[in-house]
Amino acid sequence: MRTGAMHRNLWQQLTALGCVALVTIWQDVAADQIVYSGNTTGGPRYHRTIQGIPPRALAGSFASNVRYHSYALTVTTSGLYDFFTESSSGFDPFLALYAAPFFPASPLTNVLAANDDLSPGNYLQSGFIYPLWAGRNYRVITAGYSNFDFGTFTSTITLLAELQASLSDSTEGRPVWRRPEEGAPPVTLSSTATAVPYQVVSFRVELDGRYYLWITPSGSFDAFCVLYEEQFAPENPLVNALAASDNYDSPAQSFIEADLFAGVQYFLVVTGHSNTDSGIYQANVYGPGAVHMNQLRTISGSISLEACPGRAFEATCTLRPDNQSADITRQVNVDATGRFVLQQVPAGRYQLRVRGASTLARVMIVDTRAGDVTGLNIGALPGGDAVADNVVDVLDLAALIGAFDATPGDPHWNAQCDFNCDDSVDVLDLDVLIRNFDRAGEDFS
Ligand SMILES: [Ca+2]
Ligand SMILES: [Ca+2]
Ligand SMILES: [Ca+2]
Ligand SMILES: [Ca+2]
Repeated sequence: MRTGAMHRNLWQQLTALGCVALVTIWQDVAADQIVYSGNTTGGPRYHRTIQGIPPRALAGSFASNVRYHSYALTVTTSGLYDFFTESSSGFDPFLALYAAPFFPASPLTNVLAANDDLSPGNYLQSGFIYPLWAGRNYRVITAGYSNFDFGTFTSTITLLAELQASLSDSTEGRPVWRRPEEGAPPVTLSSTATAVPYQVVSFRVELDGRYYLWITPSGSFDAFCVLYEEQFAPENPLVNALAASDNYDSPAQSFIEADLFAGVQYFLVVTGHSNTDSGIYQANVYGPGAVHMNQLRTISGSISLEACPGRAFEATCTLRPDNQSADITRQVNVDATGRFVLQQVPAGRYQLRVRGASTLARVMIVDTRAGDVTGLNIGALPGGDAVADNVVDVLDLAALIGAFDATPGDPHWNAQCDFNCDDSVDVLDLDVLIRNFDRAGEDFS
């Protein structure tokens, strides 16, 4: 990589100038791969942790005084890295990653990941996948399985994929669903996680390729994530699901690896392991090309029909984004109390245009960038627009005359002219039309 070459040149110049004599030599992963060898024989000792991402405890007394080798690492590319260590002398290695500094006397401090055996039965290889941030300092610790394991090894750190998108959000207080069980694809629904809060993120990729979705929850939140293509419907959790993941070596990380394609809409659903698991998380996507992520929000509030108070109805909601992307149009059921909910709206600033079947429209500004919008009072939609062109005029009057005196079932019945929703087109509807005559609805500016 060009930036790496520049960095090495700078390094050589600084070294020549004697500027770096007393600083720690952090090894930059400037290329896509770094390989180094080491030897723990005669190395310092520490009480190593158990394995895990991150490990949560110290190992037993058999590993309380293990020799180790420490390697200072920084990377110039934020990305997902594959760590692999192999014993070259037959000893049983143990690999750990720390955010610097590493305190040998306090081995659980700053520990990020640790692994003894990469695959069961092969004690000579240790490794894991872990995301690194450009410019941060890390320590790679190679130790032994026990106090009696030491020797030579070779380690390889490989950039699997660059960080393409990152966001933080929370599942707390969100709508609930019954999540699937783990699988790629998942094939069964959980029998216990039946009402877990969830949050949806939509995203697209610019290039076809292998992508990695990495979820890091905060605190004790045990996260679970599911990847969908084309469509996500919480009432049908197995439909269009590509993969579902609970843990990557510990409850603290949830991880999905999948081949994704440009032009396809994907949905990442972050939820909890159990009904009581909810909280803040960070979602990172790594891959070969740009990723465009969008949190999905809920807009809720109230609307009514001016001429039909207390009636449930279907409203047409059109969201026009400020960012020039395409309008989003949804049919939304409004209940008899006037309450409506618009689900899965990408975070953004919009003009929201709402109309009933034969009403004038209202337009309001809605901003979902910071979170859900609740309590949006759209008000009462004026009736009389039988010929739906957002103006009450002679065309609507002509339609009303054409349907006059009709009830449902009559050949000239036209529900569009029943402005007051009483299953009859009569003088009451004419009254609505006259009150709003010559009036135009609001529209996008
Ligand atoms: Ca091992
Ligand atoms: Ca989990
Ligand atoms: Ca009209
Ligand atoms: Ca009527």
